[in-house]
Amino acid sequence: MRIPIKDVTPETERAVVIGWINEVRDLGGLAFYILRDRTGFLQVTIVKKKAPEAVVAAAKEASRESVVRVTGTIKATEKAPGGRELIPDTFEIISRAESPLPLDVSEKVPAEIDTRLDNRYLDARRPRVAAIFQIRSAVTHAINNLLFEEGFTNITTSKIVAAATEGGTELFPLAYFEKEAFLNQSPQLYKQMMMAAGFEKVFEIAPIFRAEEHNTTRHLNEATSIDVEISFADHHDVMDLLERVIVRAYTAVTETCGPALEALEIELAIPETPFPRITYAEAIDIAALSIDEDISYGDDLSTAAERAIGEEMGVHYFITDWPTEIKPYYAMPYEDNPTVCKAFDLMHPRMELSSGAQRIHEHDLLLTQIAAKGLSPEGFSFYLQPFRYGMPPHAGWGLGMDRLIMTMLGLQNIREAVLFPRDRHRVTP
Ligand code: ATP
Ligand code: AMO
Repeated sequence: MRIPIKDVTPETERAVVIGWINEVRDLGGLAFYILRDRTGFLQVTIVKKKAPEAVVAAAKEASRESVVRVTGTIKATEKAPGGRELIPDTFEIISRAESPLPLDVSEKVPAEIDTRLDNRYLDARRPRVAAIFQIRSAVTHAINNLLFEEGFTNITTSKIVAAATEGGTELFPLAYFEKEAFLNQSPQLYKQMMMAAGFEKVFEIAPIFRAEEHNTTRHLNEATSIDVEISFADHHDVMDLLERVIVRAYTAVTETCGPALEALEIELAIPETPFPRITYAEAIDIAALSIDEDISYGDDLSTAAERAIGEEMGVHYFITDWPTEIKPYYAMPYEDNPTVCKAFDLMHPRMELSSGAQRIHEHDLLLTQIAAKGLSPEGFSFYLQPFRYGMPPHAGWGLGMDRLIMTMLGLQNIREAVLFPRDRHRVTP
């Protein structure tokens, strides 16, 4: 029976292992083959005069990154990784890799991100890359667990829609028989409609599509969004939930992803809660003092402004109480000052991670806000109708999974957090 490489110890007597050939060192009379599976590395040592002829012949044919099955005895040795080596009595090539390889898996030759993404299946053989996706998987698992523990219902909403969610722009049009259709930018309208359905607490982790033409290290055209919506809650309630989600994600990674963090050489600190909550007005003041741009109340926060405020704050923080004018139509204005709304962003010092708000639940006010944004209410009729037949007060947020992983692991490019990213120039693989 095949055993995982990590289970081969200096005390193991015999082993059958299957893996990829990570590295070959042929010293003439002696050859070393470093095998790799998803659990670790194992040195196979072939003394050509002593090894069976068939082993020597097969090993000679085996190129780097071929899949091989090797059986033999295990010897303890200080000189090999993990303090043991395998002395083979059989060596079988299961699937031979052609050479040259499109990408050097052993990382001796550095590769550009585009070459890596073009050959993602090879790139992901690297332990450091695989570690990112093990951590991403653990984060998904942890967030699912937390939300189920807190009584949420997981929903799946359509990604094919007839109109924009967040405004009129940034939509990918779709050929949908004789109708006009688009890829959805956000499950916003659907999660709100499920509040009208009485589901009370819903979440969805799914792709969102944004046809933004820019090409940055923190934007994708297809991103993964963690979306929640809660009835009978205000913006502060859902900010509290967002803190629990972030802390649970970091905690799960520190508790369950030790080897992956080691591969990435990361010591993860769990963010302390509560996260500071500063108002938009305070954020503008900080930015105005720190950057050379003209910036005043009512402006969107530029990338430079976000960075300057992030540097000042140094930890995760919320920006609350945004001008109603620069937040989406569904954000609830304060009763005593409707120019300010109950919207917030969750910020990591490097970038925005999440946006959310208490929502408008009154039909007429929502209609007014849609018109005030210059949007046409006709496109929203399916969304507006539920507000006429018993819509509870509610709040929610959308958290970018890719940015969460990117900031958690200090990745320089959001594409590193996504297996097969979609950007301005990339639709394959
Ligand atoms: P919104 O919800 O307003 O569309 P967002 O959730 O997409 O914003 P980000 O994309 O993180 O948020 O944008 C945050 C800020 O980054 C924006 O306010 C803008 O100043 C800046 N930004 C957005 N797009 C680009 C870009 N293509 N290049 C440089 N900076 C950008
Ligand atoms: P927003 O548009 O701010 O809010 O998106 C929420 C979060 O999703 C992530 N995100 C992206 N990540 C990578 N590339 C992109 N192009 C991209 N666009 C968005 C970000 C962002 O903070 N409906 C609201 C949420 C709500 O109020 O519930 C919304 O979509 O991390």
